[in-house]
Amino acid sequence: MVNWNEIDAYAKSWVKEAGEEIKKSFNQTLNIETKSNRNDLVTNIDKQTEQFFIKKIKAAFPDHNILGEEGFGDNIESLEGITWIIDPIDGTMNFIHQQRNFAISIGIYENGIGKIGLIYDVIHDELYHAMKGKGAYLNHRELSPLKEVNVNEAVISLNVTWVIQNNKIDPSILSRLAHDVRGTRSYGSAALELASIAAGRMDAYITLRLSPWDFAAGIVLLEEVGGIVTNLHGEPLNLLTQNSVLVAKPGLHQRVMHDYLHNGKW
Ligand code: 2AM
Ligand code: CA
Repeated sequence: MVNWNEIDAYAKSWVKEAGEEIKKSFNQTLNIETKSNRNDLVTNIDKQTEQFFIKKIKAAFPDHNILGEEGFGDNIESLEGITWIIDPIDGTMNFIHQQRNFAISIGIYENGIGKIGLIYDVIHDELYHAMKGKGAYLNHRELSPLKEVNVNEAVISLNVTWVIQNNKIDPSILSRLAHDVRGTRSYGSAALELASIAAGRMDAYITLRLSPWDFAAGIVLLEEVGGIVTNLHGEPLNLLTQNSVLVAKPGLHQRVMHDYLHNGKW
């Protein structure tokens, strides 16, 4: 029998410990490199933090697999067994430019099913956490089931990238939605955007390009409060590839899918 409470307790203590180390790093000069393009950034702290988790996990749970953004984990081709999906710093650009608005994101899956989700907003000391079937929490407060909201009263998370010329979607599709909603926001950390929806502070999040470590934890949280999670074609997310993502409160997801995305056939 897998002891999920033990895994959860370890994961939470490591996340807090990593958060302390990240805060200490603010006194140091960062070593910043670019990855896929000039705005896709990684620092020595992203790498050190991922390596910290890998060392801890491998020592405590040698048979668990690890998929980490910075590539220090395993070469994952399937989600068989127990897999930790880790983004050591989600929102690296914010980490570098603002020293805030970033998070540690860890999703723990068993045979492809999300069991534990942890998103730690280090600077605000806010730990969003969920275990499948046990509810979602922000620190010690249980999060309430999400309520339905209309498009014209919705505040949605949408980066301007997707309403200007880009290579993923005709900008007129989402600019029509941006026009109709009450407001748009963009935090620059997918994990924190998903956590904000789980906490009821935001109503939807739409993006055309996320990697599994950006959403693995968030979708565990969202499932506990009734958030609807699909790609922009209405299909389930794939945890081994990049995805488009449409996460929304119930009702709003259906409206956006039907009225703006032509039921996924845009
Ligand atoms: P990161 O900071 O861990 O790289 C910013 O818009 C959000 O999208 C962040 O969560 C960021 O994660 C993620 N992101 C940035 N560039 C990305 C890319 N090329 N592919 C997938 N996700 C990306
Ligand atoms: Ca990252």
